[in-house]
Amino acid sequence: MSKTPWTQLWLDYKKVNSKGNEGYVSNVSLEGFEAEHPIIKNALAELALGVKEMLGQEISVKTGPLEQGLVIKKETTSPDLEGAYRLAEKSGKLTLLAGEESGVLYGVFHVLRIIATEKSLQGADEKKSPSQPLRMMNHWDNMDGSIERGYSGRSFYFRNNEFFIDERTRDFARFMASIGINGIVINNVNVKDAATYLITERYFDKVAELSGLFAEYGIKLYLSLNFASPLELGGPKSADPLNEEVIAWWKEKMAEVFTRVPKLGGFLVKADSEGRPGPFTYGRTQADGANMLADIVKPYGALIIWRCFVYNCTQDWRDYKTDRARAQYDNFIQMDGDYHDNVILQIKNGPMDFQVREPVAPLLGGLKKTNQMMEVQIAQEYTGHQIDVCYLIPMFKEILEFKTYIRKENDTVADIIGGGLTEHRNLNTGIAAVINTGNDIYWTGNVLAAANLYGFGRLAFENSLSAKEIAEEWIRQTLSNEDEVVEKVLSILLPSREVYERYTSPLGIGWMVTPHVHYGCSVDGYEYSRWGTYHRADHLGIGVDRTDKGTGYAFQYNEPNASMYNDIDTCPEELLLFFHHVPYTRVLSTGKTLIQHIYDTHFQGVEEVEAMISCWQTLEEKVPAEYFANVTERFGRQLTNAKDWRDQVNSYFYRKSGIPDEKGRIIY
Ligand code: GCV
Repeated sequence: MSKTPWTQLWLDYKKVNSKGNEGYVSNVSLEGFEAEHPIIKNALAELALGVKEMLGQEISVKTGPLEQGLVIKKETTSPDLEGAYRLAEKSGKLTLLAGEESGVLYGVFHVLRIIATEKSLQGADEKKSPSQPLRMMNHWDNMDGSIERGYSGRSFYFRNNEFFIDERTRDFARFMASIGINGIVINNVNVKDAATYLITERYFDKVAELSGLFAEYGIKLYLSLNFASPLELGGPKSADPLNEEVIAWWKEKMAEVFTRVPKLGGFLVKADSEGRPGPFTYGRTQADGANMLADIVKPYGALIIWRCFVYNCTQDWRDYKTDRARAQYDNFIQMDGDYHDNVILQIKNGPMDFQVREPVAPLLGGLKKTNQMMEVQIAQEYTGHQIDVCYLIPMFKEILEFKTYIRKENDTVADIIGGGLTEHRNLNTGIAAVINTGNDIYWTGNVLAAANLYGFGRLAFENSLSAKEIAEEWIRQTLSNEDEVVEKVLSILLPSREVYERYTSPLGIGWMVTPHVHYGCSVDGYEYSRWGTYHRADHLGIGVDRTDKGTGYAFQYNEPNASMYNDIDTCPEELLLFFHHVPYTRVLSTGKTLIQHIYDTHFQGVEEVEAMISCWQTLEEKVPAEYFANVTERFGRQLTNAKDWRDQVNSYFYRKSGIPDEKGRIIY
């Protein structure tokens, strides 16, 4: 099926019904852009490839005016963000206007998307400007080829501590450009062993080669950085950010790095987290650490993206005062305004760790004077390992639309990370996803998991797209343009996050997963460990009291969110157990008791997986055979997983509470 030993994902360019589009893409003319510019060259090559494969037609590129066809024209007056473009059709002429080359590239991919999804270019009149200035992918790839939380094979960048750059890497860059990604961190935030040497002579040539390849697709390459590099690379015996010798060492190091890799975008840093060294080790603040590096890389136009995932990971379960959910806010709020302008704080979307349901991290909406990026995870660490289907875009939409009340209006998470908090739009803001790719032939393990890869980029570029529109685009480009396929796959993808939630952890409690692996159920797996991830279930009830009578976490939010979460009667039910310790007998809005809700949702979740499987089975002749087989195999494992969760959770809470299921179903 595939033209390469790996699939072409949504750039498969299947034959389509042309819908009269062929006339718009036979002649192409450039006005104000150089055909030889690497990005323009790639844009035209992509257009030629897509048009040939989908419409069976060659394109011819000319200079000078055109009566009919596609005019790609430089817009000189536009104050728009980098990457913005306009597409307008009039009397058979399609005009693509952009301020710079990346806008042309995105515009060309948009034209191809319109053709691939069998829409008409006639009457096109669209203006697109990226919602988030920085749209990044974070790989957690290790240089030995393994991937932390990777569920799709091994790294396609690294093998045995060496780089591997080939046609597959180029295809990956094409995929990322096609969805508007403009930054990629290639290595794991836990920087150890060989990865520490990425900023040394050992790897400069390869990092430069890869950053050059990415640049041809409008993408900047970033590296995760080991804060303890001075110690580990033969520098001073300290990494204290205020130590003169340490500062001098970094200055020299960065001068070398940017001379050898001038296109590098900057660094992502995980410091003082889960055993990684950082400024706290030396009694310094996070701002001391971030600013020291930022000042040094500033002359090179680079960024320091500083992760806020800093918490005490040695908690005792008897300690009811420490609350991991509080940590990001407590550790970062005091220094709001102290971070230099090329520092960006990268904040996980929730206060814990990428659970299927968490409230929005209150640091987003807390910080007023600091550049912020939000980090989400499309690698399905806690949402089914790309075995179980879990389309995450509806969740990301909810988060982006969350009103933080940081000010009267334009106060959503999307506003904050879109750079809207300052008088002039702040371009050092954005969104990053921990990516779900690897070297398997489908890129994402489960074919359906690529909807998250595609969807993240599309949503970051265009926040106003709905989760359904994005899924539909992906289905049409990847699986089929047949309406029946589109409808059925939508009916699988759109509710899949709620289905996963129903058969796993209820009402925002999260966790209850097999420790370390994070797939499969183990209700008490993390209950007595040091990670601060407790459900606090006893014979009377379950949930963590994060109200003013408990850990006080609810008051990290602005009003009226704080009071809403603090009061059990106004707390959104789907987050009830995140904020409150609740008796099993409490009656919920459905009229059911909490315990009955737990039983019912777990039975329902399994039934819904069975229904998804039946639905998928009807598509056997309608989607590519390899894709059908891949998803069918994954569904088999998902069903086993769902049943296991149902039985473990229901039996556990039946034994704890002693209250039987009122419907008398089997509980083991
Ligand atoms: C990269 C969680 C994951 C870790 C990950 C960490 C992080 O704890 O389980 O694998 O480490 O988050 O985001 O830094």
